Amino acid sequence: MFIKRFLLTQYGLRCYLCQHRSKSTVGHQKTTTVLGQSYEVDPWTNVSPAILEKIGMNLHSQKYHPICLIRQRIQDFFYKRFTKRGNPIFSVFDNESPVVSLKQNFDNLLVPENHPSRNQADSYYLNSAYMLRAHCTAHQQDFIRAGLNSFLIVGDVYRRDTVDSSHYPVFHQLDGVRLFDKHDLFEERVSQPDALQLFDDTKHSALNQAGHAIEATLAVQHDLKSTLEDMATILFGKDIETQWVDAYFPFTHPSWELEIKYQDKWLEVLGCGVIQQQILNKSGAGSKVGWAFGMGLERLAMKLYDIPDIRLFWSKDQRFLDQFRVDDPHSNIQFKPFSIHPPCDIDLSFWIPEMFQENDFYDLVRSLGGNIVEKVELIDVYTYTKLKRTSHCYRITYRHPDRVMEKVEADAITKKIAAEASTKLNVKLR
Ligand code: FA5
Ligand code: MG
Repeated sequence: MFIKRFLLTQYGLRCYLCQHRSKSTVGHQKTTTVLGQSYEVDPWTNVSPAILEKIGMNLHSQKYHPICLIRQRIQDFFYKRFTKRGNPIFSVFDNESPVVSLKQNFDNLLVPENHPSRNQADSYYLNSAYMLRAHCTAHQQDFIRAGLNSFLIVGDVYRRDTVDSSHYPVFHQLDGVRLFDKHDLFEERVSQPDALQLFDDTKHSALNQAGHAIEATLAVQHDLKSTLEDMATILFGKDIETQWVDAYFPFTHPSWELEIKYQDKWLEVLGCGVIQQQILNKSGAGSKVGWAFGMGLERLAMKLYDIPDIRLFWSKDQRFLDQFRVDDPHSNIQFKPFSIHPPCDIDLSFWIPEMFQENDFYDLVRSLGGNIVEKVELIDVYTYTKLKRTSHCYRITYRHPDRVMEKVEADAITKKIAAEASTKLNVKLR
């Protein structure tokens, strides 16, 4: 989300879900309560009840849950790799509230005012000051400011995104940060560390930030990439196929994404880079340089355990959960599918209004259909030039995890979706 959405059009402020049950009215003031804290509803509010229900579930801390198991494995890797005199040097934070200020999610990380990721169509806002974090990087500056050099942040993150087998509006990230002074960075790499510098007057280029000495950038980059490659090898074995792709994030430069082969396709699992020096300068760590990464735990767990669909992580079905009941998180587990029930596809076509965001529709489908919706795909766009009207046709794929999905049942949900789409999103059904 932080790199690819440059084509989104701006859209007006509005709140199409304001009237929902989870919002309460106190006097004249409408509020939303999250984890015991009330937030005033305003035109930026766009959290839906289906999303609010997920807050506090903390799959990353639920014993035996696959998200918790993989997080333990990754945590163990960092503890083992970075140990000084028998003590791990990485601290782990897994209990930060997912409600963050816009300052934490964006400003502290140098995300420009007009960056598309700030759009209401992409993130869940409680109001114009608070949101559900869209990435764990939202906490990075707070911990650096507190004086930490090496830490991991694990948590649930929330995004208005497409719905398919590898995208879900709530997922889990594990972020890592490591800062170095000159001694930390060069000591193990060269025989005369004192001859090298962290900073000099090198100009900005595709390969480094202005003011970072080339030897420092290269050493940070090497430490970062070798750490993440070794983690991939330890998780998946030495035959794992990986590739680095150049990327852009406002908070790192240079930046990369790591992709792994999954079901014969490249799957992006993490973003990373050299931390923008401006962030370290503002946080009292200006004499150091460092790296940061953020990875998607669901995608890594899908590869590790052979889980074919991201929705399964939310399953309460014992046939899913029991497969992960192991005391040793390093046990070898291959998920055995249990739902062989056929899907049921229903197409829905409508004329879209001038201000239409596909994510509003995906969100509405998710709110009304819940986990029974496997996929929503835009399968046809038709423009009637004479009347200057455009129509979208979406294919909604329903699949029940526990039983056959009857067509009448899918039709009934689609009817509700159609009705809400016409009243709340102003579409005209065809
Ligand atoms: C970020 O979120 C950056 N904060 C990562 C980062 C941290 C970069 C620190 C540099 C320094 P991105 O939007 O690409 O980047 O998401 C990171 C990972 O989250 C992805 O690689 C992917 O594994 C996972 N992810 C993203 N969207 C979804 C989704 N809808 N469902 C499941 N996983 C997702
Ligand atoms: Mg990405």
